[in-house]
Amino acid sequence: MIYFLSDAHLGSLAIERSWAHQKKLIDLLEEMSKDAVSIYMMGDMFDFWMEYYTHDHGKHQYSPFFKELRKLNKQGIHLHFFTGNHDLWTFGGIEKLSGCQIHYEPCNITRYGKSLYLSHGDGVLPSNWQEIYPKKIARKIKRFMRLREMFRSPFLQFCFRCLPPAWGNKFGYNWAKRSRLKELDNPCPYKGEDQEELVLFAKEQEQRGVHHDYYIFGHRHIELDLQIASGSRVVILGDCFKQWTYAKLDNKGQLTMHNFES
Ligand SMILES: [Mn+2]
Repeated sequence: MIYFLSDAHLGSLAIERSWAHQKKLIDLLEEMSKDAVSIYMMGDMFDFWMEYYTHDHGKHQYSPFFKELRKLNKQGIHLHFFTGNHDLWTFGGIEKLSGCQIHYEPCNITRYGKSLYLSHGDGVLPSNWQEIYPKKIARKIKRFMRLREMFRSPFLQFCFRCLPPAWGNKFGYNWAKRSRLKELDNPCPYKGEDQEELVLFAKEQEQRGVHHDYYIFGHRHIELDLQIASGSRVVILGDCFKQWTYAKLDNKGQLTMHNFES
């Protein structure tokens, strides 16, 4: 079995009972480990992750999570960690602490005869997005893309990594909390087949003749399993703090969505 999960947002100041949250995530990984060959964590596992040039005591809170990952790794389970838009600032630290293979970019894999396209989903857009969205939404997307570009600037990353971790974390966790609260206040439900960026992206790929059986994304915090015209399925994983949803690919190549209740 291959498992896919995303968006745990560990450490979020907007999630109450952070220990219980982390514990439940560990329970879920433990459950998966019973028959997992690989586990794909599809981004934003942390609400804010930054690796500074000096020691960051704030990371100790994640020791149980990393301990679990090392354990699974030792059992021979292949662990994959995609960076999201909240935890892209890893420069070898997560790999070292967990034994995960880190993916900074989307990737294609073939497993059990099926072709899969995997991406966290931030910044994934159809090429004609400027034409299809009304001005107001297009402006919002543009702002997000500019911010995304900034987050990826090596110079700005260097500057942030020089900060004392306590300062950087205070800023980072509060920034992330604001975006979580904004989402709670103003949730953005599934926009429909003709508006949802990730669905439009998949459709465009298929029209161009790039075929994948499954497109798997996180990021949106909605659960979606949609078959599009080409027969491909677009799967958005939900999250691991409220909905506790994940996907499972069995050895016949069948992909199913599940809900974890511990
Ligand atoms: Mn995200």
